[in-house]
Amino acid sequence: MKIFYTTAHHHHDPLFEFEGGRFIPAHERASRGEIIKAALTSRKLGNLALPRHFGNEPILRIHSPEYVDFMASAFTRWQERHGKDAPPAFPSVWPGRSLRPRVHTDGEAVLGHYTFDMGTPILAGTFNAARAAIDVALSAAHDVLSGARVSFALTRPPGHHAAGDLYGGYCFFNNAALAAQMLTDARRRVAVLDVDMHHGNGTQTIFYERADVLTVSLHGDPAHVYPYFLGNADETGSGAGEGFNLNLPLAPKTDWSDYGAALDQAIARIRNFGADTLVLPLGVDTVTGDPTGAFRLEGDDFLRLGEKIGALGLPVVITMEGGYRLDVLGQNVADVVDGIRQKL
Ligand code: OKP
Ligand code: ZN
Repeated sequence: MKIFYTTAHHHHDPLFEFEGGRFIPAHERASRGEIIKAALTSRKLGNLALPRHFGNEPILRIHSPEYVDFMASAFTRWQERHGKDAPPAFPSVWPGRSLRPRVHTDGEAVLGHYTFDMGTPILAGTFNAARAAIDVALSAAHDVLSGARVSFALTRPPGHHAAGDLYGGYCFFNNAALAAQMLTDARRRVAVLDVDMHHGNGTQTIFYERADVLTVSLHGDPAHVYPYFLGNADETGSGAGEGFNLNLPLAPKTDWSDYGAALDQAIARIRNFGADTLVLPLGVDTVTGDPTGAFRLEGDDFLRLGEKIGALGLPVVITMEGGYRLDVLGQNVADVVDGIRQKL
């Protein structure tokens, strides 16, 4: 298995995020990427490979040109307002319901236009890192198109909360959606199975009106957990996409017995859709004690999760999403990959 990885992810290494009325140490740090890389390579699950460079064309299949321009220039614009030594950029104002959501160029207002939370700082190097993560995801998709059974995209920053023109939840570009689109453009029938603890709101939104890509997500019930404003079971797709989004929200404290049953449902839907290729936005923040999570998976559960996915028998592109318990992050990711490879 190839593990697509680049040190460019270090350009995005935020110290703080805003939560509970104050700045707290950021959960989504560059150390995560190194921990995952070390675990996968030390267990000999694959070989590191550098991404190739894909141009902007595949990006514009998913993200709007205005949004890509915004991301490329956001920190510079922020510096124009707050000075050369400006701290990381956080929004402070949003176009709430009765306000007019017009596109702003102002360095402050533009942030509230393009993001939905205060957990996602933009730093001087954020665009470079996020842009490199796109190439990592596309390289893994290309690898599967070239015949690989499974390919690992060590994407940092993650992507599943990002929509076509919206960032948030530590995500800027939707790496999994970009991979899925590249596969679809090559005539694959793609299902996206999101096993991060948080609902993949960005991915859902991107494919919501489409029948050609099936999106399935297992996550904490948005009545109780982030991102709160999307991810309910009654969101089934719209227009041509009706019936092609499946949300399986699960209660806080869900453990393997209920999780495994929901995963079986997800897998049955993917089979019935007739997918020939799987994109797996992989988050291991489902583990007991994850600082952003609410579930109780542990130990061998991640191996079992991988085995169920591998047993689908489909080629898989794995993109890395969440997982913030650094003591078990590497092992849990490696267990999922190990389980997939054993059954595939
Ligand atoms: C990202 B991924 C606002 C942020 C609250 C956000 C969790 C994002 C998880 N203060 N926490 O799905 O792992
Ligand atoms: Zn998550």
